[in-house]
Amino acid sequence: PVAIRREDYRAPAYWIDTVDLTFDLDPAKTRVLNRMRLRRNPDVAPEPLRLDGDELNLARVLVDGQGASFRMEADQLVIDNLPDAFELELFTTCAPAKNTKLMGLFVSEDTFFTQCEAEGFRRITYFLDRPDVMASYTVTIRAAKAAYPVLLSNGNLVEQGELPEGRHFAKWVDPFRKPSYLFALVAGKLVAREQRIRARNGREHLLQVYVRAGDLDKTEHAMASLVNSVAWDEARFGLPLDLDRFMIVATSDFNMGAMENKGLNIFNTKYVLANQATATDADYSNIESVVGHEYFHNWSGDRVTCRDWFQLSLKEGLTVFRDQEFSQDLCAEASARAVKRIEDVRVLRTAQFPEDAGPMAHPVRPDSYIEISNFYTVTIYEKGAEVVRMMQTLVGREGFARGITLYFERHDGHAVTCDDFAQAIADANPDSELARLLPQFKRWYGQAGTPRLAAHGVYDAVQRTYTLSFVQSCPPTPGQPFKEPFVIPVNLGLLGPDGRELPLQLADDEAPGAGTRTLVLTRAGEQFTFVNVDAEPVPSILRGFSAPVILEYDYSDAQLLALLAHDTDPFNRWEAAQRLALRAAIQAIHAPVVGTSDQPLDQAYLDAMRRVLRDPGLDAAFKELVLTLPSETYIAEQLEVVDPQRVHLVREAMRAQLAAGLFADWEQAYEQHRETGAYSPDPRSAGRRALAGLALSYLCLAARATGDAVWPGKTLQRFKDAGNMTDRFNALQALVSSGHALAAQALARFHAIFKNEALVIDKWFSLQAGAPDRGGDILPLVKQLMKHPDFSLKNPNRARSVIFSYCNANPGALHRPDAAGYVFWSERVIELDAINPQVAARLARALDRWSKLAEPYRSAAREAIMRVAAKPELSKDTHEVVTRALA
Ligand code: B3K
Ligand code: ZN
Repeated sequence: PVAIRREDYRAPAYWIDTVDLTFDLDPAKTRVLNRMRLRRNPDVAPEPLRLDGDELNLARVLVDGQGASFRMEADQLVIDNLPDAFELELFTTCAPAKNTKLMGLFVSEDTFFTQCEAEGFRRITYFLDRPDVMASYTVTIRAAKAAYPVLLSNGNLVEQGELPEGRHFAKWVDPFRKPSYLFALVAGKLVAREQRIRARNGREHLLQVYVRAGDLDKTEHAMASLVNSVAWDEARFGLPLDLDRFMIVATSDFNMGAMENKGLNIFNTKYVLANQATATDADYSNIESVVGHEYFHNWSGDRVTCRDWFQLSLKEGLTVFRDQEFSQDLCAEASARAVKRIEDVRVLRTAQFPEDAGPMAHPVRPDSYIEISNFYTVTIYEKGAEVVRMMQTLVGREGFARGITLYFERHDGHAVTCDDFAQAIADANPDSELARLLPQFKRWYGQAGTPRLAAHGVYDAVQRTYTLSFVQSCPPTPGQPFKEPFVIPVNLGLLGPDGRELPLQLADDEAPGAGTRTLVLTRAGEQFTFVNVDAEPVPSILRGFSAPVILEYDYSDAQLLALLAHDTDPFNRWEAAQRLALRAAIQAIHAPVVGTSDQPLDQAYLDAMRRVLRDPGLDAAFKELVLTLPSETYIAEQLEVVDPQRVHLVREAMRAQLAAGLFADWEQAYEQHRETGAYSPDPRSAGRRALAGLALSYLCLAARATGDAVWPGKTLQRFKDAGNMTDRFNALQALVSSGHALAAQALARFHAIFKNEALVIDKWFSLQAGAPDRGGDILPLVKQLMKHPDFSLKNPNRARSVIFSYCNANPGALHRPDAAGYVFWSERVIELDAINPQVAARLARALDRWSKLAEPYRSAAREAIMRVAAKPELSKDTHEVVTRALA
């Protein structure tokens, strides 16, 4: 496999103006007639036309109606001696029923779906399958009417009718030009929830959510989220819906979450279907985010798209930022917004920071790839969103909205670059720090790795000054041994000895400013001196996590406790508790021996947690976040050398301590929060359920240690009586994760109740495969689960629910001294690779951080990766991941 490099970008030699597709759908053999108008790109030296194709059978090639000579070069169809403008007609067939890769045209539960991003369109017809080639599409779909009553594609339905032999057709015209990756087709037995809305600007739209017949009662929340999305984009950014009809369709076989095809978004059922009996609060909140995300792509992605795939974060980073802001703006209370921010940062730090420190590290705008599907990463998405967020911090919320307006004015209808985006935001704010620092700021796009920011504060009681110094550095990443300093916006506050916020006045300020202030760091080292500071302050640095960096500050425990108790910034309050827990964990991990009876947490920490739990002024959702320990993955990231079993034991010991030490407080928290009234997924009631759920899991854990049967019994009762999936699942989880004997009974009952609800059965599998390991019991269980009649390797959701829950989300169970976890992993990667390379390559990344492992894990993990790498005929996807891991 060859690497594609960003610096090799060249404009296409031909443009495609119109595409007229006719599909004769048949699961075994679908016929595709493709009539296109092409013309030579006058800005490029003449060359043959090279069209991409993949697993197609080519039957006919006509140029201007005449048979033309062509040749095949690898997967490309090459035609020489073409006129400057011409019509090209191609006739191909493909086999959707055999398409287990789920890229291109495939069949899921007797319904046809497409997935074209990034390079799936070439599996439907030969094409210039690159995002800078934008064309107008007309699509005619023909199929058997009884089996495929609903026929959908992008844009507007202009004609439909009957055909001989029980077949029918529908013709769709997309009024917008688009790249091929946004093409979509759906055909099958589906029903729709419909809603008509009138936008702020007066235009009427039809919104539709298509699902299988039995699922209509689970579409209310997705529809509400879509209605909210349309209103929000118009209100916040002045971006209206540009189509008469906007459709969402759900499928249960999908490689990822959802896809923003113009006017016809295709979703994994996981991000559409919800009712209170089957979906948890987390599901509701994910649906809101993903529906928003795909809808927001209608502008940031579809109206303005990427010039090439290296610019992927242009649309993904921006759209994640937009969906994060959307969810925050939907929160009625400021505290709920803060909770959302903490959750987003937690994802960034547990998933993106390790990526940035591992073999797959790449810049937000990568320089090369072998398989682009491997670069739909947390770096492109979540770190990309942080880069956009920093721009907003540097130009202000109003200024950012102006920048967005300018961006769409300038680039509407075009395929552009990350540079174009940053330039528009800066140009709309010529006096901003962003405009002043733009070239340096753009290092965030080009340099990989998570910067470290070491801060140090010195108080001078005589001068009444407080000096904060910062030193930034960024570790080497593959291909990038040295880094230049980044522009780092640091939101800062200072707390006085009484915990009150101090006014902030730098030496050359005329008057003190209040509250938070943004310091903009640009050099490897710099200092800020605050004047008129009456007593030694506690610095609250990086409020709201204003930059994606690792902040190092040598806080004393007392200072962290002060921040936890008093900071006005909820993010840093939470962060203080995380730091305290992390510190305790690391100390215990470094102790000479680690045992189950360890007590890593000190009394001060437990007391502080008790105060948080009992504080009537704090939200339940926030308490739940504070009382949740850093994950094993996050703890491991802080260590040079990782013994995963030690990390697991220490964290389990900490959990046991929190359970026993705060027993009475958990009882009280549970009683106080267990009733949330009629089910509503709003943040406040979801927060109450989350805290009650956490309390229950600690109560069951404590019971396990003491042999008490009361709380497990109550938990089982709760499980049986629960009026919604969140409470039910939390109770089940409490029993399973405490390893209580009642868990088996509850699991069996859960399966019986929900045996016909695929998404709930996914939860059932995932909970078991992800449960805390006790003496190596999880791997045998996982193998057993794979033999369950409900298990299937071909369905990505199901494969993920068992295999990924074990390999990617259960480090204590995967990293076994006998290496059996790694052997299992390598076998599954190889097995999945033959079915679905994209899913396999995601799984392949589970051992990314192998080189940090202590022996014997390190060598055993490496050997497992080598076994995968040695397999002949590996997909490009998996090949790239394992080769990078071993490099
Ligand atoms: N743009 C799609 C992701 C496509 C992934 C292709 N392997 C979903 C999204 O980010 O909205
Ligand atoms: Zn996206």
